[in-house]
Amino acid sequence: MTTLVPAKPGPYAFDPESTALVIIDMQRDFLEPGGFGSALGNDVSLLSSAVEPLQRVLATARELGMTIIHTREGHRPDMSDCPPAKFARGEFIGTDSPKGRILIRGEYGHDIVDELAPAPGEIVLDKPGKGSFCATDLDLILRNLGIKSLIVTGVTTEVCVHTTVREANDRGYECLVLEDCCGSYFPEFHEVALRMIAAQGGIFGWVGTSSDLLEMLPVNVAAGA
Ligand code: TIU
Repeated sequence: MTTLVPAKPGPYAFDPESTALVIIDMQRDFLEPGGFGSALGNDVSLLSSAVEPLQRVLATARELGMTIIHTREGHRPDMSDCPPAKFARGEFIGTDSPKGRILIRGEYGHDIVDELAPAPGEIVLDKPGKGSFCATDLDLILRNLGIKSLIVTGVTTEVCVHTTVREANDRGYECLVLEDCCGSYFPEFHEVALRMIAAQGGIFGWVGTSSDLLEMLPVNVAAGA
C-alpha cells in the first residue's frame, strides 16, 4: 500500500512493508555527558530534542511491524577496526570515561539511550565508521528483507546521518530524513545538511517531519488492513 508524505522537494512515496526505519547512533556516547561528543568539545544537550519525536516514530513503526534498524558507531575492544587516521583525530577513543571506554562495543556509553532501547528482534548494526554501509552487512540485510525505502533518523545530521543517506542513495534506496528526529552539535550544520539532501530536486533524498509522517501512516495502514 503506497503511502504519500508531504516532504521536500515533493511528496515522498513509500510502502511500509518495503521500508525500514533506520535510527542512527542514538548512543549515550553522543547524547550524554562524558562520552565521545563531550570529548570532542561539544554541548551534548543539543541532541536531546530528537529523542521524543523519535520515540513516537519508533512506537508507530513497531505497531505497524516495520523493519527497524538501530546503528551504533564504535569499535572492537582491541580497536583493530579503528583506522589509525580516525584515531589520530580522536585519541580519546578507547579511553576510560564514567560510562566505560569511549566508543567501544560492550561498554555502557556505547549503547543506545534507554528511551530508544532496541526491542527483541530489532536489528542492531555495529559500524566502525560514519556511514552505515561501510564495513557492515547492512546492504545484504536490506536486500534480503526486500527493503527499498529508508526512513532515516538519528545523530548527527551532518555526520553519520548524512554519510548514511549518501551511501544509501548511491545504492538505490529512497531516503526520507525526518528533520525533527535528527540532531547536531551545530544547529547551522543541521539546517544546511537537511537543505543539501532535498536540494536540486532531492539530490540525496527527501526531508520531512515526524508529525507529517505519523499523520499519514495510520490512515493508509488502516485502509490496507
Ligand atoms: N554518529 C555520528 O554522527 N558520529 C560523529 O562523530 N558525529 C559528530 O558529529 N562528531
